[in-house]
Amino acid sequence: MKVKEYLKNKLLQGAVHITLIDPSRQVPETAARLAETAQEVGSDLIFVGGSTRVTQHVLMDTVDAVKQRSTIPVLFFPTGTESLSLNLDAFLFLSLLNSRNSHFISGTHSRIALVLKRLNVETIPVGYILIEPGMKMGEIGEADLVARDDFWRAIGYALTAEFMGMEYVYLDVGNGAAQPVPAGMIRAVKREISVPLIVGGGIRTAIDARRVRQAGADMVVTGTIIENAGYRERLRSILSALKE
Ligand code: 1GP
Repeated sequence: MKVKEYLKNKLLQGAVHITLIDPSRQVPETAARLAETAQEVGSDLIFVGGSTRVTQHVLMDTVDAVKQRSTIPVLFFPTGTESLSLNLDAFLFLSLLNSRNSHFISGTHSRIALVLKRLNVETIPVGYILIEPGMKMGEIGEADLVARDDFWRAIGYALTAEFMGMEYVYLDVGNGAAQPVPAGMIRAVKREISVPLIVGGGIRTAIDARRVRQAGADMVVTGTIIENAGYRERLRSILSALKE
C-alpha cells in the first residue's frame, strides 16, 4: 500500500504516532531494535533522519536494519543532511517555509526531484514550520523562527502550505526542545487549516502527548525519548495517551 493511503486510513482511526530515529545516535542494530519496540507499542510510522552528521553509509545501513526488524512504513526525514536514502517507503518532501535560505524551501528539492521521479519514489509534501527554540534544526535550516506566542505568523505559514497544495503541515520546536509547541498555537493553527497537522519536538510524557493531541495534532512525532533508558515504558504511555 502507498504510504499516503496508509496514513489516510490511520488518520480515520485516530491519532498517528511517529518515531524519529536519528542514525547518528546509535549503531544500525540498535536503531533496528528501537524501531521494533516502537512498532510493538503501537507507533505507526518511522522517520529516519534529522541529523547533519550522518554519513551515506550509516544512513543506508540504518534504514536497511530498521526495515528488517519492523514492518511499519519508514520515511526519510531530510533535515540538513547531504546524505540521501532511497531504500525506504517514502520521501518526506519537506519545505522549511520559514527559512531565510531558499536551499531549504525548494533548492535541495529541485536537485533531487527528477531522481525521485525516475526511481518512482513516493513523495509526501509537507509544509515544515520551525517554532522557537528550533534547536539544531533551526540553526542548520537558517530558520526565521516563529515566536512561541506569535500564533498569527504560525497560522500564516500553515495556510500558505495548504494554499500551495502541500498535504500536511508540520509544526516543530526542534529535536530535544524543553517544551512542545504551545497548545494555544496548535489550536489556533488547527482551527484554520483543513490538511492534517503534524506536531513534534519536546514531547516527553503522556501529559505532553495528550495536551498536544487535545489541542488538535493529528500526528505526533517523538524522537529523544527513545534515546534514554526506560524508553519502552515512556513510549507505551505516550502511545496510550494518544490512542485513548
Ligand atoms: C521531530 O523534532 C522532533 O519533529 C523530535 O523532537 O527529539 O524532542 O522528541 P524530540
